[in-house]
Amino acid sequence: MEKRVFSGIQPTGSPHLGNYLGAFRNWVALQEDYDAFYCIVDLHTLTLPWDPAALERRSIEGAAALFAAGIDPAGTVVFRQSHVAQHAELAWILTCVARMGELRRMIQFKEKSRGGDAESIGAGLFAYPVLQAADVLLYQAHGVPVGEDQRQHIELMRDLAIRFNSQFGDTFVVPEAYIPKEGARIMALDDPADKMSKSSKRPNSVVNLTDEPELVAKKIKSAVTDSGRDVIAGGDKPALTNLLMIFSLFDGSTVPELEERFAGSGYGDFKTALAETVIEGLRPIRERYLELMGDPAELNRLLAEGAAKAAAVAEGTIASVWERVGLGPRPGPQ
Ligand code: AQP
Repeated sequence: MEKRVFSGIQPTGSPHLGNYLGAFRNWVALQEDYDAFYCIVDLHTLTLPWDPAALERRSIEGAAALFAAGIDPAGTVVFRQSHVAQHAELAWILTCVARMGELRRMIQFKEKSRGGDAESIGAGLFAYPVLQAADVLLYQAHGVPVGEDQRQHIELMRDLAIRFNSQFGDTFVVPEAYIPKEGARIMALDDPADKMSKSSKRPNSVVNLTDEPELVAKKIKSAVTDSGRDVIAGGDKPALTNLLMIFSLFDGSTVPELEERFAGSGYGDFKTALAETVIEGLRPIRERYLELMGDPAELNRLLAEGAAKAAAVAEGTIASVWERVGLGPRPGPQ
C-alpha cells in the first residue's frame, strides 16, 4: 500500500500565513509521494460557539484555500468531515477507549477553556482530540502533517490506536506526526508570544491569504519588533525571529543569509522588503483563490467527489472496527 497522510483544517475563519507556512505548503509537497487525504474538519468547529450561517461558506473557503495553495483534486482527496458519517461513528467508539485523565491533560483544552466557567465549557471541546484521532485512524494514515501545536494530539491518537489494537486485535496503523523543522509555529505579528490564529480578535495579528497587497504591507509595517536596531534572530528577539522565519520560508534564503543581507539596514527597510516578498509569494494563491470562489458549485462538486472517495476507505475501517468490538457486520443501506 502506498503510504498515506491525513490532515485537516477547521473552517473557523479565514486561512492565514501560519496555516500556509506551517501546514498547506507541506501538504502540497507530500501529495507527490503519498496517498493524501485533506479534510475540512467542520465537526471540530462545533466545539466552540459558532455561527451556523457562516459554517458552510467557511468550509467552501477552506477548500478553495487548499486548492489555491496547490492541492490537486485529481490525485488528492479533499472533503468535508461532516459528509463522511464514519468519522462520528468511530469517534464514539474511541471515546469509550479513551480515558478522562489523558483528555484532561491536553494543553489545547486547558488553553481554550481558560477563563471560562469550568462547569459550562462544552463537552465537545473536551472530547474533540478523540474525534481528531478518529479522523486519522479511519484512513490508516502513516503520517499527520501538522504544526507544532498539534504534537500532543498526535501522541494521544497513537496511544488510542495502540490500546485499541492490543485490546481488540490489530486494526489501526499507528500514525506519526510530520512536523516541519521550520515554520511549524508562526507567531502573531502584534505579539510574538501568541500563535498566529484564525480566531484572533486582533486583525493586525494575522495576514490572511486573501488580504489585498496594500493590507499585507500595512500589517507588516505595523508588526512589533524587538528592542535594538539590528535585524537578527535569537532567543531574546522573538518578534524578529518570527519575521525572519516568514521571510526565509517565502524567499528560500536562510535566516543567517537574511541577517547578512540586512546588516546595517533599519527595521523599516527590512519590513518593506519582507512585505514585498510576502505579497509576491501570496499573489498567485490569492488570485487562484478568488477565481475558485467565483464558482462555488464547482467547489461543491469537488468536495462531493472527495467525500465519496473518502467514505469508501472509511467504510472499510469502520467495518473491521465493528466486527472487532462485537457490534457484528454492518447492516446494508437502511
Ligand atoms: N500559527 C501557525 N503556525 C504554523 N502552523 C499553524 N497552523 C495553525 N496555525 C499555525 C497549522 O494549520 C493547520 C490547520 O489548523 P486548524 O485549522 O486545524 O486550526 P488551528 O491549529 O487551531 O489554527 P488556528 O488558525 O489557530 O485556528 P483557530 O483560531 O480556529 O484555533 C494545522 O496543521 C495547524 O497546526
